[in-house]
Amino acid sequence: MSVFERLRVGLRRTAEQLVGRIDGLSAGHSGDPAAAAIETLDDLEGILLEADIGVTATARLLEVARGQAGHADLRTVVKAELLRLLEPSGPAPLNEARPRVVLVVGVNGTGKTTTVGRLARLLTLSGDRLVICAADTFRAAAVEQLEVWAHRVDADFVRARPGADPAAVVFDAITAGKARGRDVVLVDTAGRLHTRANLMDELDKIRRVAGRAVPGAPHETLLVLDATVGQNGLAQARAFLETAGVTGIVLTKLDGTAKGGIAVAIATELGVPIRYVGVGEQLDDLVPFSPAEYVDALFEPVW
Ligand SMILES: Nc1nc2c(ncn2[C@@H]2O[C@H](COP(=O)(O)OP(=O)(O)O)[C@@H](O)[C@H]2O)c(=O)[nH]1
Ligand SMILES: [Mg+2]
Repeated sequence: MSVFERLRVGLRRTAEQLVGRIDGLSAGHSGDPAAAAIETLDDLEGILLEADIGVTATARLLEVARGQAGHADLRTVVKAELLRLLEPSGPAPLNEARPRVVLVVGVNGTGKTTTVGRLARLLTLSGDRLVICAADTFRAAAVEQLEVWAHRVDADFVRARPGADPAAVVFDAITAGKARGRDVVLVDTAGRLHTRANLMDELDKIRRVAGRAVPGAPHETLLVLDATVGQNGLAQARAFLETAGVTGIVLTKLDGTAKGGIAVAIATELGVPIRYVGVGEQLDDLVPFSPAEYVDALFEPVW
């Protein structure tokens, strides 16, 4: 399957709920055209909110749809505006730092470790030489899984001993990356709740130590959000944005929800770019985010 195919299959349920229902709109309305138009907009509002695209984007789309009524079909109008709303997202701009340090953060179970493994594969395919750092000292099984993935892509692997200071492990990994001339140091961190001050302090320490090991590090901090938790993810994200220096979002498990519109809410309400999306259980189910592909996948679904 191509990357776009993966995205289409992963977004299937959202496409059904969102575009499938928009296509069905106005079919049931008859009589006075003005009244039918208002009914259609009311229905559209419900559909958009249920797909979790958020209040900001919903208001914007309704405004545009109202202005265009009668001139273009709703599908075309919504598609164009969604694309515009998602525009700021996409892959990170090229960073010349060597090694480039990428931190992966978020709450437990969102898909951090999986993301590190998949990202390692993507970066390796594009020619980067990696160090993978397991700074999660709590989950032994996950560390072993990550080590298997690291070997598979021929990356160096630096792990924390149980009870070790995660910041010290990150420092070791970056030092190793510098010594061996690696391109990227990819750091998997322990799951943390934004409400737990000690864990957020630990993350802060990791960031400071990284910056001491190589100037400007961490160069990217990816917050992993689980798409299936919907609007709760936004509250989570806001807390991390304030304290963790997040530069990009990885939105996982889009395949597990009909509320994949959350990508639009993230883009419009958080002001942080979505860099990658997770669309399945396989190792190659992490896809660099492209607004155009995301919108096309929604509007040209596989049924
Ligand atoms: N369906 C699906 N499952 C995913 C995706 N990303 C991660 N997962 C699953 O989510 C679970 C938790 O992932 P893990 O990486 O251990 O989360 P962590 O606690 O944040 O490190 C695992 O069972 C993963 O297979 C995705 O894009 N789609
Ligand atoms: Mg993990």
